[in-house]
Amino acid sequence: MAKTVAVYLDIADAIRRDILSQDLPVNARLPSEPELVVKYGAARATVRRALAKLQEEGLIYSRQAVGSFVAAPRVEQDLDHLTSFTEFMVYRGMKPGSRLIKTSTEQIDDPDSPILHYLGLRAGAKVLYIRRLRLGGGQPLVIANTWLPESRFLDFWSHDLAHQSIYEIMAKSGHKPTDAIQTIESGALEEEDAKLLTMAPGAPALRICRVGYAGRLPVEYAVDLYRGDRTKFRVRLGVIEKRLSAKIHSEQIAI
Ligand code: 16G
Repeated sequence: MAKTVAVYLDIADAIRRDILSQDLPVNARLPSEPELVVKYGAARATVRRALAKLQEEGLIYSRQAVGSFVAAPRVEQDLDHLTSFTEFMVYRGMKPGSRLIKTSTEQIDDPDSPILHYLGLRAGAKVLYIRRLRLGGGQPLVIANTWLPESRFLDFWSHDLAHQSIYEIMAKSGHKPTDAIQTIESGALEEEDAKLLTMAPGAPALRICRVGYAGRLPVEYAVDLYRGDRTKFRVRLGVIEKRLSAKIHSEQIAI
């Protein structure tokens, strides 16, 4: 029994090494199960167990009746710091990109609108809406929906949104977020979003809602959809940091 356990781990280790050294590049097809059986002189069940382990680790994915393939590495994002998508991509050594999908100025009259609530605005206020597909290294990673209070960013539309960072534009108006509260939840991609992210409808995604504050002022509400298969968040746990101003009312930050 102990021998079987070691054999499947050995096979997984060998394939993992090939993936990490990029002898097997992203999207490469792994040898078939019968080929692996011959290669490692192991039982088919043992080979399957090794493949299942690699799949669990997110290193490979399988296509029914076709085989197993090397998965693209997940993009790990540190949640300890407030960064823009652009800064985060540069930090990861990936080229950031944007495809502008929609922009509009909207007047919100519904007093119960969550956007008004999060941005601390009254009914009738105008907001700027920007919908972008964010790319990392040319690959679609995130659909970003952003709402900003128009009154704080009067010349916002004069900027080239396909090539500029929104946080940089906000900084020019003196209202770049310095703090943010965000929630993360899982979800399944609807057809339109799935198409943009080149995923199948219903594929997993991470939905992140963020309220960004410049000092005490709410200046950004964002709803981002991250590809579930490419994203990993890392959080450092420690003593609670009281970074948010105590003056931000708890109701405002309960997003
Ligand atoms: C990140 C933020 C988003 C912000 C964007 C600005 C998260 C979950 N979201 O995607 O709220 O609007 O960065 O990016 O981190 P940009 O400055 O590159 O346009």
